[in-house]
Amino acid sequence: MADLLKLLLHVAEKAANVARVCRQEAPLFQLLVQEKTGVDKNKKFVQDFKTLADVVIQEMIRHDVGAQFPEIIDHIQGEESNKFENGLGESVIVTVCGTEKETAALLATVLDGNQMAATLLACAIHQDASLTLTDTGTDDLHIPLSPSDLGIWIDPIDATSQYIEGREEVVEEGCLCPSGLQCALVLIGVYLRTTGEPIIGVINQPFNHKDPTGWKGKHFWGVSCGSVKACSVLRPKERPAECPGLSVVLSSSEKQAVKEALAPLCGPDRLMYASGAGYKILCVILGLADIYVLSEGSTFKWDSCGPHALLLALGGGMLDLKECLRFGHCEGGHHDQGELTYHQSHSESPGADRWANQGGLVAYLDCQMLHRVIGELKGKF
Ligand code: 2IP
Ligand code: CA
Ligand code: CA
Repeated sequence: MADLLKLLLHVAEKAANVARVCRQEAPLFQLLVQEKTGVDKNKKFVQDFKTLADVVIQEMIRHDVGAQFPEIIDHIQGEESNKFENGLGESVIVTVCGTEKETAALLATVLDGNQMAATLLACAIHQDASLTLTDTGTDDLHIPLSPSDLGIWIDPIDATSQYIEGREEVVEEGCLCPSGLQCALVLIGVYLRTTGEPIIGVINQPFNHKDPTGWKGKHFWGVSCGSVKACSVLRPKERPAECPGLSVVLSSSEKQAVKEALAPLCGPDRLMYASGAGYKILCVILGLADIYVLSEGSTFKWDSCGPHALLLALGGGMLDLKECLRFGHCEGGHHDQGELTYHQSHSESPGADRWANQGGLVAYLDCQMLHRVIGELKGKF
């Protein structure tokens, strides 16, 4: 199944190209934003937007993966619906067509006849990503699974609000980026249909840094399948004993009680805030923060599946916070329950909430640190 990982890296790179193209021209971008309503909306936000980039990316990934792995097509799910309304109030189903020309013609109907925008987008969708993504470092990998064992979760753009706002932040090396374009990520996760365990994760950060020719991206991947563990990121070094403080990353909208409970555990300036659920997990993967805690059910399976596979590949994990607080964990260095899974919905909940990580979550690489954070949070909220 190393072929699937390679394909996902390529399709995530194409997704990043689509995300960059859609942002390049401000007037074009205005055309692409649409508000989500009703059950599709994330209750956390007063307004929840989707962009044509989100919808196009999700459909493109479904199309490309389905073409090479037809056994998976009915098990590819994502955040977005493929319905988009144009300026005339007409609903258009966005799909990837057989040729670039046909896709451009379809997109032009969503873009109120704007041929230039449609052509640019169709070009990014039908592009061969191997032109921009050469070395993935996955050649020697053997993943002992068959496509019919697998399901896929896609978040075509996580931190859409940051993507739409488009602030260009300058970050110091080794520091996390609290907000801005860097927090927007393409997230793809593959899980086992039987157990719901995440086994392959791909994260593409379309706006990693800017050089004189424009924004450049970065990709990350991980595999955790039985004894096969591999990751494009090295496990961060152990913290020296003289720096005992933990670093924790939270959403700025996290409960006050959680912030107050964790502050004494963290060294000065080490209780940090950042946008994007995916980006906060990436911060843990990269060692920019030790732990990410979220006390609410405001993330979904598509937010966590891909990054979760990278945490597992590095010996960490992601647990349901509520279960963790209720049952304890990490006895003898291993958590015993509460690892998030991806195959079962909460059928009683409406809309997107069916797939919410309802108990909140905690992401970690080091079990000792997880233990300290859970100990501190018990009974506090
Ligand atoms: C959002 C996005 C938000 C996050 C929220 C996710 O996904 O990652 O940034 O909130 O939980 O569902 P916060 O930044 O406060 O952690 P999307 O942008 O895809 O809707
Ligand atoms: Ca998301
Ligand atoms: Ca999204």
